[in-house]
Amino acid sequence: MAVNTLQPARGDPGSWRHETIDADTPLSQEMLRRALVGEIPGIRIPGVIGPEVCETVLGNLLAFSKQRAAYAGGLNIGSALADGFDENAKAVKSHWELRYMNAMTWEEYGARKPGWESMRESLTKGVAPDLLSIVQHRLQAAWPGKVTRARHPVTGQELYAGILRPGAPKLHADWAADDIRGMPAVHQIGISIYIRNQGPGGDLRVFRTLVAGPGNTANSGLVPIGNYDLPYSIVDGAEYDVIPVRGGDMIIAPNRYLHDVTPCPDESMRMAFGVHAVMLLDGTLVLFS
Ligand SMILES: O=C(O)CCC(=O)C(=O)O
Ligand SMILES: [Fe+2]
Repeated sequence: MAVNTLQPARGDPGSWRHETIDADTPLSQEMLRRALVGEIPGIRIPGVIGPEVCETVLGNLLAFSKQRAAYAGGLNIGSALADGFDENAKAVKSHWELRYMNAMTWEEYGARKPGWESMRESLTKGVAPDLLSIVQHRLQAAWPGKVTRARHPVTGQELYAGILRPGAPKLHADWAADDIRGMPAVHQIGISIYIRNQGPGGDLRVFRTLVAGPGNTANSGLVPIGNYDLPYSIVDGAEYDVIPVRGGDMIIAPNRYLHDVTPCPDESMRMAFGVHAVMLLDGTLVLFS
């Protein structure tokens, strides 16, 4: 059975509603806590970056990613931030992709990471701070604990953070402990800064339903792969909320809850910068992708 068709939610929107704050209102610790634990489906902060910054990032991405067309097909989760100008280079991978697609070893990952970091930094050069530091500063202004970069729990190496993603993800849930062996995650949020969304649609929809277990690997031949492109029967009757997405906005959502993106006319006109943040037992927030 094909399960990759976007479908309307079949539950009722309930009282589980996102909060909106404007870009110059500081994020409060309490609101961030509520998103981390899933008491609210998200926090929307419109206009965290301006249209000129979005344009600059898009222009730089186009220049970096001559091979972007290659990311359009398949599971539609590929990353647009390519590893250099080399046509044969690989894109930055999320840990989800590493875990389920065995795309590269941790040794290869470590060798490539510095290049990815400088590429991410160069996307906003001259017009804005590094997109990752925008995320880190907003979180740190609200959070009493440390906000820092994640390290691999086994190898100890610092992990990359910040994926540029074209398209509209299908129904899935994110849980760091499934993607990175030994990751002592207590709570998790996804933080997205949207670079572009053509609209109408392309909004983030969060269901008040969790999914357990890491799913099947690509090699198993069983569907679904990971927790991605799941059948809509698992959110049947679930409460949900739709968080509007516009270019320049930041959304912070408890992304271990199932989520997808509402249908939009041209998925190639949608682009997000995404970071995961995991809360550890000592209250530290660690960032990775
Ligand atoms: O809006 C999107 O592109 C999806 C965001 C997402 O999947 C996440 O933050 O985990
Ligand atoms: Fe997600």
